Amino acid sequence: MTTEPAISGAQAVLGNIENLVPLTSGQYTMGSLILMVSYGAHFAFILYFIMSSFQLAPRYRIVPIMSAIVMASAGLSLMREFNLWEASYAFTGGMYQPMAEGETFSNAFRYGNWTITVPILLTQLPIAFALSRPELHKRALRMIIPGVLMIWTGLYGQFGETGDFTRLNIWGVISTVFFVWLIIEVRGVITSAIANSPPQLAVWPKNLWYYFLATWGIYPIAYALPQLGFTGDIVVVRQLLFSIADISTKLLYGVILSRYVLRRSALEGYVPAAEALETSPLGSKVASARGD
Ligand code: RET
Repeated sequence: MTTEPAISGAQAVLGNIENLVPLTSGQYTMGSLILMVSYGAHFAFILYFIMSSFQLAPRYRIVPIMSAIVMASAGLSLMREFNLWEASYAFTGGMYQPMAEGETFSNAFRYGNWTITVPILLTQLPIAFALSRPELHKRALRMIIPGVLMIWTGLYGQFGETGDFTRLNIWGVISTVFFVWLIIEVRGVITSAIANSPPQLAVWPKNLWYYFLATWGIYPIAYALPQLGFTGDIVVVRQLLFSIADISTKLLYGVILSRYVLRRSALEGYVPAAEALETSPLGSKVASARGD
């Protein structure tokens, strides 16, 4: 007796569930909108990060510059996802049908992009928290290695989301092992950062730790989501989760680090930073310390 496989071989080669599910016009438009807002936000913030670097003490200027690079790189990748989304569906029979003209949608480009952005995001941490140079190099490398292995194993696994989920789950677990290793390394950096921080600012690395866990933790949820069903809602919710994660881990994270290094620049006596903060209690404290 043979049992019918739940998923056909043809389906399994399609990579991502986007290629299997017809969308209502509402779902299709939401998907377009989510991707468009994401790339638009990333591109717009290039300017914010470049301009904010001018207010910082020289040693910290690289922090928002790195965010600007991440914005450009992620913006291009998300624009590619948006264009692919638009090309992959055709409106026929009252629904948006996938694989229009043989074009398939893929989330794999995201993982390629993370290979660039994740090492930059991780390296920003020890620079912003002013770890000593040899420690910075050592710590950055120790975060980048599990970070990249996490992404590449996840990239391989995500092609299994249209199959029977064996590949998705096995490589998802392997990737999670690297994620746990990465989390341990990040905790090490945060601990040094707390020890190394001016007392007024020690709460920043403490809070950033929880922010890191909450926002990076969204990606594995998005990865696992197709297991809840091949439906239009799942397709849209997954793009939404990716988008929330992208804006939080790159854009808002960059804003937080830029504000932290602005305060730190002011406390270290850099006048333009103190002036930029003049209206806040910290700014006036620095100003009065200077005798203004
Ligand atoms: C994967 C595969 C499933 C298991 C885990 C994953 C974690 C991914 C993460 C990605 C972070 C990406 C960022 C990108 C910024 O540009 C690969 C989805 C744990 C944490 C921060």
